[in-house]
Amino acid sequence: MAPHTSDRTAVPESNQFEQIEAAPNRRAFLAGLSTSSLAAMLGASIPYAANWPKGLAPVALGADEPVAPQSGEVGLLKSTKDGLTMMTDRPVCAETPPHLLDDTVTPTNRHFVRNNGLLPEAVIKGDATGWTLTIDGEVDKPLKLSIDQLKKDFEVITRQIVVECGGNGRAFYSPGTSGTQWTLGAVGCSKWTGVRLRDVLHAAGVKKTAVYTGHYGADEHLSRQPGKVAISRGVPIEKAMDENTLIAFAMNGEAIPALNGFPLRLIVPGWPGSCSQKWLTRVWVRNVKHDGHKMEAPSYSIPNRPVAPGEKVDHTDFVTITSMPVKSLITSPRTGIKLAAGKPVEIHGHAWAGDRVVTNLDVSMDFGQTWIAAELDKPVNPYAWQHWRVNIVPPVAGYYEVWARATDSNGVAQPPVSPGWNPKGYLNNIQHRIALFAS
Ligand SMILES: Nc1nc2c(c(=O)[nH]1)N[C@H]1C(S)=C(S)[C@@H](COP(=O)(O)O)O[C@H]1N2
Ligand SMILES: [Mo]
Repeated sequence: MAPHTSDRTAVPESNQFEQIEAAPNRRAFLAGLSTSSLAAMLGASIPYAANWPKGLAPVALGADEPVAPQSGEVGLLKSTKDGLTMMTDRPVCAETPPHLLDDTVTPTNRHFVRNNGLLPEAVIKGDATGWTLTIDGEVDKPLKLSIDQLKKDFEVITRQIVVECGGNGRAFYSPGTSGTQWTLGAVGCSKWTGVRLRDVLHAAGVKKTAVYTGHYGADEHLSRQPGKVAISRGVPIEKAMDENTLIAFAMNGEAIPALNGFPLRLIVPGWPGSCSQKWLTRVWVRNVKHDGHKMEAPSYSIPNRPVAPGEKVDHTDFVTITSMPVKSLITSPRTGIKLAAGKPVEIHGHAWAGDRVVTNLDVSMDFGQTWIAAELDKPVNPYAWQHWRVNIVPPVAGYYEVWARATDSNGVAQPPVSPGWNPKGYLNNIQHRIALFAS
C-alpha cells in the first residue's frame, strides 16, 4: 500500500480530533499532486490522465474518508501568513520553514501559529469592543481592566522575545510520539509591546498565599462544548513576576493579529509557548499549582528521570516543563543550495536558550569532526534570540552538511542526535543541519 502521510503520527484512541484532522489534510495534499506523482503513488499508470480534473484526489488513496468541517481559520492562515507549512487545519497549526525565519525580528506574517481550539467570532473580526482582563484569586483587590486602562495605568514596554512551542522538533523523535509533528519552525522572535504582568499583579496586591497563575483565553474548545476550555496553563508566581513577562497588545508595532492572540496575550519568555496564553481574558492567582486543562501530565511534562525510547511512564513520574533548552537555526543559506567549491559562503542564523543565554555557536561541515566558531551577537534584550554568522569554504566539489551547535551559559550544548526521548515528544533541540552541493 502507498504510504500515508500521517503514518508517522501515532494517534492515541482518545484523541478523536487528531483522527478527523488526518482526512482533510491528506486530501489537500493529494489534490496538489501532478498526475504522474499520483500514478507513482497508485503504482499504476492513468490512461485518462489528460482528463484528470485539477485538484481531484483519487478515491483509491483515501479521498472519501470522513471530513471535518473546514474552519474559516484556514482561510485566515492563508490570507495573513506567508509561506508557512500547515500542520493541521482544525485546530489551525502552521510552522515556518527555516529560511523564512532569516529576519532579525520575525515578521508577523512569518510567525508560527499553534492553536488548540477555535477562534471566537469577535477575534476573527478584529473587534475588541468591551474586552476586559480579570485578575482575581489570591489578590487583595480583584481587577477588571479594559485594554485602554492597561495602556494608560501601566508602563508600556517593547521587547524582542522568542516564543517556541514545547513540541517544536517532535517530528525527529523515534519512535514517533503523538501530537503535531513540528519540525524546526514552531518558533519565532517578534517584537512584543505591552505591560509587565508583574505591575498588574502588584496593582491587585498579591497575597502571601499566591504560588501560581492560571491563564484563561477566549478561544473555544474544539468540541464547542460550553465550559470546556481549549487550554489553560499557568506558571509559578516567581515566573509571573519576572520583569520580562508581558501582557502584550501589539506585535511588531501593530495590533496582534487574530491567529496570534488579538487583542491581548501573555508572553512568558523562555518557557514553552503554551504558557503564553492568547486571547487573554483572565489571570487567576492560585494558592496551589494551577490544574487547568493541559497542566496535568503528560501535557507539557517530561519524565523525572531518563527513560528508554518508547517506554511507558506513569503520570505520577512526570514534571512540568519550565525553561526551554538551548537551540539554534541556520536561516541562510536555504538547505539544498548549489554553490562553488573553493569559495567562501556565509552561514548565518539565530540561537536562543530559554532562561539562559547562548555563549557559543559553532558550525561543522565535516559531520562533527571539527567545529568552527561563529561570530555571535549578544541578545538585544533578555530572551531575544541571538544572531550569528560564519564563513565556510567547501574545499572540493561534493555534498556537504553544515551543522550548527549552540552552547548555553551553563555549558550545555545541542546534541547531534535527538536528546532524551519522552512520551509526548517535547524539547527536541537536536542540531539543525542543512545540505550544500558544491561544484
Ligand atoms: N488561548 C490560547 N492560548 C494559547 C494557545 C491556545 O491554543 N489557546 N496555544 C499555546 C501554544 S501551545 C503555543 S506554542 C503558543 C503559540 O503562539 P503563536 O500561535 O502566536 O505562535 O500559544 C499558546 N497560547
Ligand atoms: Mo505549543
